Amino acid sequence: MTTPTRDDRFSFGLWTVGYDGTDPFGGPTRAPLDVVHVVEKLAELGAYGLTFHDDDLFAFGSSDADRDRQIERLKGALAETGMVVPMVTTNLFSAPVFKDGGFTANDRDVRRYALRKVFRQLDLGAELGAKTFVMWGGREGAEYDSAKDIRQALERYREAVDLLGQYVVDKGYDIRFAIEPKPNEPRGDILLPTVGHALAFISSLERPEMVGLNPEVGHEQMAGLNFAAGIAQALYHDKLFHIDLNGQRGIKYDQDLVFGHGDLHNAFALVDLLENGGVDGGPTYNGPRHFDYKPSRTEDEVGVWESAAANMRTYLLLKERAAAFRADPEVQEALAAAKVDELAVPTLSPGETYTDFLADRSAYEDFDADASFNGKGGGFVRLQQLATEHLLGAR
Ligand SMILES: [Mn+2]
Repeated sequence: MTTPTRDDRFSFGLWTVGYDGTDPFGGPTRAPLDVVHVVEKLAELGAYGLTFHDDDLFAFGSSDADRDRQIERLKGALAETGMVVPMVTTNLFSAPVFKDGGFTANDRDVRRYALRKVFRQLDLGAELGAKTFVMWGGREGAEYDSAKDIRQALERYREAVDLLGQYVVDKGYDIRFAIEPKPNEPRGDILLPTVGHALAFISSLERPEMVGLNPEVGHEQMAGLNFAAGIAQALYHDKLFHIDLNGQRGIKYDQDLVFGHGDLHNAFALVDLLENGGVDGGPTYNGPRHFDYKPSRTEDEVGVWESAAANMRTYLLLKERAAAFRADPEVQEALAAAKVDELAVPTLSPGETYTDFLADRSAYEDFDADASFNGKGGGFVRLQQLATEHLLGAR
């Protein structure tokens, strides 16, 4: 089925469909969208969730009365449509005060202010039932090596995340944190630039179990990395807490295209992984399928909703194609011929010690590396072609 339902757990950031077309070279091309309208439209299209930064819902610097009014309007729309808020996040990048970052600004007063802003959004997230708190540190970085002591910046990042974790534990909130890596933009270089950097950072925290990842397709691809492979490693470490789906065409500025409108092969591999797990059947991902994209500034409001629907439809089409790929007997045979399953077999036998292993002549002395491998192919290209044909609907 390629018609989205609540069970598909598709969610959208308020800032995604709400993007007004502003880019570094030009102003808005669309009128702002009201949050109530956004919730109604997304519900109508089959999404189940809305996510937001504090400043998406109430402008930076709003009075308490204006803030409360917007929160009440959102709650009304959620109650009316049955939509939920699975994730919230804090904007520590738009306001001028955050020009050198929030958690890692050189200026200590800015760091203290940023933390208070996050505490406030954590309280609101808990109130709305959000289970994930995303941290994208877009301004946590630098342009100039001498202007930022990276080791001290990481210390301050750690201090912030540890403090927030303590707060969530003390408050009894059912919330986990998800760090969203990005290599650059808006800063010249951003801290925790890739999935791998963030995984290493998480292991340095006081409560590593509370902190995972929110990897974004385009962010990893901006660094030239294989997104599906990064997600597989995040799953391997049990750190895929949330995911941002979109499209990106190679190493360039952050395009935030519709999911699948970039590297379609990798999107196919990603959906196959998320839906079908690895060769041993798991682990896979049960959280929201969250779209963090931007409707291109060439489009009008009709195009905004068409692109929102396109994200979900493309995901479901890929899910359908991935299921057909897995069910195809020729694919099963090609997987076996390529020994894909054999990688799940441990290299040593159960109970085998290195002494036993060193005594096994078949492993080395009698192993004929030439006879076994010269002129014998892996069959990997055949597999990729089978995947391509399923992707194209040719099988
Ligand atoms: Mn994102």
